[in-house]
Amino acid sequence: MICKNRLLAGIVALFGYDIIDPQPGSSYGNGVTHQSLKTVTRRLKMRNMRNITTFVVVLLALVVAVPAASADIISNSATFGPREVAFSGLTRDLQKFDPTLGVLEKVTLTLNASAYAGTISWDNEATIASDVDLGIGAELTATSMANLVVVALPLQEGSASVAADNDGAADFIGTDAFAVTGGSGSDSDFDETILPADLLAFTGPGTFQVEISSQANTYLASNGGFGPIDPVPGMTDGSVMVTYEYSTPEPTTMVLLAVGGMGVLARKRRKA
Ligand SMILES: [Ca+2]
Ligand SMILES: [Ca+2]
Repeated sequence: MICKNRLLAGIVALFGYDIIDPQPGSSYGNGVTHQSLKTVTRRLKMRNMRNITTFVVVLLALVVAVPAASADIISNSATFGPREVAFSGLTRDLQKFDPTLGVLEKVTLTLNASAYAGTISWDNEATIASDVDLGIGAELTATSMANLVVVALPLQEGSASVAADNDGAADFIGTDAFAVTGGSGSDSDFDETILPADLLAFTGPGTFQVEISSQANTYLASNGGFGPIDPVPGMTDGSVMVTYEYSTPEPTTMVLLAVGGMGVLARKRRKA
């Protein structure tokens, strides 16, 4: 009997569960009466309620402490051109990140560029017919602080099958020649940084400078033919864009914060 009652008291102490009263008013031995066991049970239950409240508050605090996974994005861009290829020293100013929006996590610099109005000709000097792919355009480079460098290669492109050399001359005319004129091409490139020092440099009021340059770019591929090219670079235009990824407290986090706050208040009221 003593063993059984001790076991019951142990269960109450461990879990705070209500237990079936075997015999109201009877002694549980070891100084624990039916009445006192009920009191112990009630106290333990209250303590457990407090523990659960504390657990929930701590859990909510942990949830709130976890950085928000949201990655809001804001960007600023500037256009350039049309300009004749080649050029250098062209600059554009872009906005720095406004720190009142949140915490900056990543900076991305993007260059979009087009090329058009150029021509490129090729004349086959080989004794075999050949397919040829030709391109004319620009290699554009944009650089900013934090060593962000982007290179775009817009090309006007074309393909043709040409005859074997049939005139013994690199005159860029005839069935052994091909030229790309008209049309346009575009290309883009991006570079990014998450280094703390870089993020700091991009944060604040004002602007930062992007420097843009271009040089002529050509492309030639053939399957057996060979011969000279006659490239005439055309025009280029495009845009540079900076993108800021940043975090802000999410609405759900704000709700959890409020719920956590209510939990703390409720606990204080119970204590009072
Ligand atoms: Ca020829
Ligand atoms: Ca020719």
